[in-house]
Parts: sequence; structure tokens; C-alpha cells
Amino acid sequence: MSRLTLDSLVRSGRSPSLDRGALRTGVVHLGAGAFFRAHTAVYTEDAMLATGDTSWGISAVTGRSARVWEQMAPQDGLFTVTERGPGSGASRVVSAVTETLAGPRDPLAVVERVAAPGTRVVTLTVTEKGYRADPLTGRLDVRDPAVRADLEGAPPLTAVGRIARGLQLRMLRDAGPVSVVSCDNLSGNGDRLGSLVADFADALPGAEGERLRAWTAESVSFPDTMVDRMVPATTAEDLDLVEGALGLRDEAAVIAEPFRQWVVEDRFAAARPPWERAGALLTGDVRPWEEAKLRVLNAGHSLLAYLGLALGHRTIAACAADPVAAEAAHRLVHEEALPSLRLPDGLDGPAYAESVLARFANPALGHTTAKVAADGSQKIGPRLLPTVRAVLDRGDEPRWSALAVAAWMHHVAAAGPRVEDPLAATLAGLLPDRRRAADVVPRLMEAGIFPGELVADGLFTGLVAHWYGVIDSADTLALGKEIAL
Ligand code: CS2
Repeated sequence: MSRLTLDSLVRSGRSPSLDRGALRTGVVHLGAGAFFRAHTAVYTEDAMLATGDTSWGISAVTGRSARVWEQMAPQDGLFTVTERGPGSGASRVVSAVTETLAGPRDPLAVVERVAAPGTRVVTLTVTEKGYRADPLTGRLDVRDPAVRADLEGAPPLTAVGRIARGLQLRMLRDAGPVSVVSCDNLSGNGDRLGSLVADFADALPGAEGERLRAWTAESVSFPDTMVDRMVPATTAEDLDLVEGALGLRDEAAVIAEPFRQWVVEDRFAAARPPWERAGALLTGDVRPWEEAKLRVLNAGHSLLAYLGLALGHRTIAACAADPVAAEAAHRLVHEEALPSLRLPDGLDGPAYAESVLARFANPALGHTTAKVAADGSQKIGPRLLPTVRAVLDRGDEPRWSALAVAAWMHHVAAAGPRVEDPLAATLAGLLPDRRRAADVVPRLMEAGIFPGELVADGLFTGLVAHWYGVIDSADTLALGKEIAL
């Protein structure tokens, strides 16, 4: 079976939806994983299709492993997106990527692209851990060896290093203003990225850092965004199914739920793709959208994943079909998350929460608990702790957010050094020999994820220890009873 490429597509009687001869590169994307392909790339392609403006082709930079480059580069950047679940449309071939750069192998080319005069927007999906920030302070972790190497002038490999070095070259070349758009699940992702780049500049020696900082403040904007689409890891079986339907082999195929949403702060330093023509909402205030999504969807997702793993479920849909886990997620989002939010104008909170819970239940998606459970040390903070604080502040018990934290701790204790997390070694090092609640909970409270005031809050830590004990007893009946109380 031939591989998906421009030639093979045309030979099979189809053509790319965009006129590839007219396509120019206007966007550099860092982190060309599955989420980018199913979300950001689709919006950008749709914006070009809706307007006929083909100046927003994407230079796609792959993350740490060479695998994504091997998938995309031999296919002329083409890939398919296949929707699964109620209302799904036909598979589509996305043709918005003009080149694929191997991030780890070609760091200087990445810096060049960020500095190219034609680049007016840099977008990023590098996941929470890709920012290399201290989970507690949100500041750049300058002790991280990769960050240090970038600061010392090595060809940059971290996302913040690539951006800062690209901006520096842009400044030297006078290549004009640019906007850098974080599309990851962090609260205040734009401002956060802006301050990480400023931290990088501050850590450079003397005048070099000052110049970069001043130029960035003047010529670069970091809009906030809320991104939403559930995108599982593509499996070997998915690849075969796509091949059967397409008649070509697509190694870069992605699977996604039909739903997608993008809310973008309209604060751009230079021109931008007309994403509103592709269904994105461009607005002055993204925060309420971002917080609602993080505290309802992402928090609910994490709770289902960690509790689901303790209950032996492989997929999120299986968790959503389990009355005990589903009830816990329902109560977390309705009783704790929603009341803690300042909802965006026009968003009906309970209806939003129900729509999210229904999306979790999509049995066709195959989103695994293991994938959502990964990198918990980076996810607990933005997803759950603001809700814990808000519930405590109003004088209530954060029962359900404490349950999610306890389920995460249980997962960490069960996985030990095999836990998939950038802080795996730290977490494993903290684990005591005895794995009872009284031993584990106080130790993991010291992982550098929980702020001092929560570690010192007896109500919160007591609830976490209580739930940890219930989960650890492996008594599903008792867990179900507690959750129904
Ligand atoms: C998930 C998210 O893996 C995870 O942690 O919660 O990737 C989630 O699927 C997306 O944010 C949905 O928009």
C-alpha cells in the first residue's frame, strides 16, 4: 500500500484541499503531536479555506522524539484526522503543514524559522511539562539541565529556549513583531509563557538579557487561549482502519472526538490567521473560559483517570460507565468546580458540565486512563488546587477535589518509579516503605506541588488521607457508599 504523499493523493484521484503551490509559511508550531494535528492545524487550514488567504501555512516542529518527524516528513506534511463518536464527519486530509522540522535534530533551523520575517505567529502545544516551570511558583526552572544548556548558548532544545533564541535573532535582524500563542492546558497560559520567556532573558548575562527583554515587551504578544478537543493516542489498529478507508497508508493519522473549541485572546502583535472564520472565538477575556475548561473538563478527566486506574479501567469511557467513578466526577464538577468559577458570559454552567461528562462517555474514542493520568505533577496544580482553595475559602469541605488528589497519590504509590511523570524520580524518592495513607499522604504533600497553606490545612490533608485509605482498601462497595453519601 503506498504512503500518503502529495503525489499518491493526486494519483488516487484526490487533491489537497489547499492549493499547495500558493501556500506560504506564516506560522511556526512547536510540538507537532496528535493534539496539534487534530486541533490547531485544522483551525488554521479551515481559516485559509474560508478566506482564500494562503499565507498561513505551518512549519511544524516535532517534540522530543524523532517518531513524529518520521511520521510526517515523508508524507509532505499531510495527515488525516478521523472523528469518532456521535456526529462524526468523514476523515479529512489536512494540508496546511508546509514543512516538518525535527526539533531535537535541527534546533538551529527552528530558531531560524521563529526569526523569519514571514513568520508572524508561533503556536505551541508542548504539554504542561514542556514549559519547564516550577509547579509551585510558575517560574522557569533554571536548575533544569536542559534550560541551563539553552541559557549557556547550546542550540536550544526547550520550548522557552527556542522561543527566546528565535526572538533574539528576530530582534537582531529587525524582522518585526510576532505573536506567541500557547495552546496548552495551563491557567493564564499566555501570560505564563510571556513571563517564562522574560525569566529566560533575565537569566542571560547582563545587557544581552536586558535588550531581549525590552524588545520582547515592545514587539511580542502572548495571547491567552483555551483549547479543547479530546485526542487519544493513535493505535496500530487505528492506522489500519484509516488505511482501509483512505486507500493510502497514513503513519501520521490522528483520531479525535467530533467536538472542538478554541477561545483566543485577541491580542496580536502582528497579523494572524483569521481563525474566527474557522469557528474559533476571538475575545478580550479568555480567563473565564480557560478556568471553566481546566476545572470542569480537565479536573474531571484526571479524577476519572486516577480513580479508574484504581478500579481497573483501561479507558475514560469505561470510567464514565462505572457508576462509582461517574458519580464522583459528577459531584466534583457540579458541587465544587462550578460554584468556584466566574463563568464566561452566556455559558450555562450545569449544561456545560453535562456536555463534558457526556463527552467522557464517548465509547468510540478509546482515550486511555494511562494517557490522561500521565504527568500528574504538572496537572494537579492548574486543574484541582484552585477549586480546593475556593471550596475551603467558602467554609466547605473540598471532598471531591481531595478525592482526585488522593487518587493521584494512590496512582503514584502504585506505580512507584515507573510513574509517567517528569518528576518520577522525586516522587518515587518521597515514597515511604509502608504504603498506608498515614505514611504516603504527608510525604507526597511535600512533592513541591502543593502550596504551604494547603499542606498546613488539616481539613484538606485529612480528606486526602481519608480517601487514600478508602481507595487503598480496594473495597469498591465501601468506595461507592462513601461517594453516594
Ligand atoms: C487530558 C487532556 O490528557 C489529559 O490530561 O485531560 O488532554 C484533554 O483531553 C484535553 O485537554 C481536552 O481538550
